[in-house]
Amino acid sequence: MPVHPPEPFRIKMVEPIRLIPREARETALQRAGYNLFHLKAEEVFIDLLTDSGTGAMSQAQWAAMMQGDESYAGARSFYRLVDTVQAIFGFRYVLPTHQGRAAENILTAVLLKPGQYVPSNTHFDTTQANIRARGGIPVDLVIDEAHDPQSDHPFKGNMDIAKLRAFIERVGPENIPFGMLTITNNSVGGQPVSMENIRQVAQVYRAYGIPFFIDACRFAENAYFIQQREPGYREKSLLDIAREMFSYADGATMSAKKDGIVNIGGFLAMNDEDLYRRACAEAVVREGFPTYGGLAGRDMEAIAVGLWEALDPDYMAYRVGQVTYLHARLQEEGVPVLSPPGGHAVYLDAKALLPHIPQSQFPAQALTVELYREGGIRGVEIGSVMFAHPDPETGEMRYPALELVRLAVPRRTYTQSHLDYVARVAGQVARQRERIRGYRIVEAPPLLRHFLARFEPVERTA
Ligand code: P61
Repeated sequence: MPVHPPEPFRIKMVEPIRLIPREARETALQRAGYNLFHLKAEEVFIDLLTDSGTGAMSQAQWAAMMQGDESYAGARSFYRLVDTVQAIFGFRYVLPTHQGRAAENILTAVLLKPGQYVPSNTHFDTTQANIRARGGIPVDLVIDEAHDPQSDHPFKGNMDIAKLRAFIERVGPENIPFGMLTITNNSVGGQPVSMENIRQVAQVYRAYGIPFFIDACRFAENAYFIQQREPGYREKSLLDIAREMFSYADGATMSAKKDGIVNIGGFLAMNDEDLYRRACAEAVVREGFPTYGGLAGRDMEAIAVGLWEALDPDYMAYRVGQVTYLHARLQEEGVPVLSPPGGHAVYLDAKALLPHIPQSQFPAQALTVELYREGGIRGVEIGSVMFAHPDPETGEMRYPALELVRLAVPRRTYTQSHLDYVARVAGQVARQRERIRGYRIVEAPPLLRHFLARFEPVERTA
């Protein structure tokens, strides 16, 4: 059993949280249509909905915010951010954006034409949506091991190089304006990508003249997995590993709400001057002047400090150690989980836990509801509510291979006793599994229905 690493910080500001009574949770669930996105945050005790923008900033970040230069053009805070991004990522040009998807929007606006393809290991849903919004086609080419919940491949987030090559040959490089790689690979469980894989992906893209952009949200966690698991990197610093990862790419999109450890912010970085000019023109229309993008000066200051803090070896050993600890405690409680754990979250295997609930009755949704009902914990469904869709030809429902509940761990926010509590509650839910019923959708919009859908429990499962 891995031990929980001692937090490499002490706490000097606290935010009260409260477990509201069981009857109040029941009322809240009914009001929310059994969709935890509709809860008030104050009705939640331990909120593991996302690790995006939910972390705690350090005293150094708060201090830096006081020095924000709010000049409309040429702010000192912008140059501080640029210096940091150049030092860590090595890219020449940096365009601040209000968050990750805004960087994706600018990139697709300047590079993508309708009908073109953008390959990646696995695109995150906002990247997919931005590509589709420009008439493009996102293509996922992750290795097969990623879809096996028990495969212990050390770099389950890797791109399948043979599939990538075959894909480019099939559609032609002229139909691929840029290629991507998501590190870590969030959609398959926060799984890392190896340095060797990054290098090979870069070689393939370069051989075909395709610009290579990394989705860098969790780059520091990815660097840590390379340090721990890839031969030859044990003695290298996270900074050196990060620099090497990005040295193979032409640019990056970044949501600083993850490994920037801030509550809002992001950027688009690149080496190509002409591309930067076009990106600036796009940013002026949609985000803001290129030296602030979508951010205040103080936000850029906080990111500039947070990016360095994410590369601190003590912080990162604690961060990934905490996720590993939660994973092990859940297993100890008899809760089936996706293995190995990724860098930012633990994924519960709802299909294995609730085999009596068919996918048409949303077992992962039922599990999110039960975690809240039992202990005020909020996770997020990543299963049939999110991904099931009718076959365009036959109209028959197509269900995803996995029914997961993601418990994302916000950075520097919860302590060991919070995680022990989460594991105990999940264990309690697992022991009462036969009592848990499925759900049916009462109303839902056609797109991204998981955010807005309303449910009701089914009386008896099939
Ligand atoms: C998350 F359910 N992630 O994991 P933005 N790339 C990657 C991400 O993980 C990511 C973005 C780009 C979120 C927040 C989230 O439907 C959802 O700063 C690998 O959020 O624009 C975000 O970065 C986008 C969760 C976003 C969702 C959209 O929880």
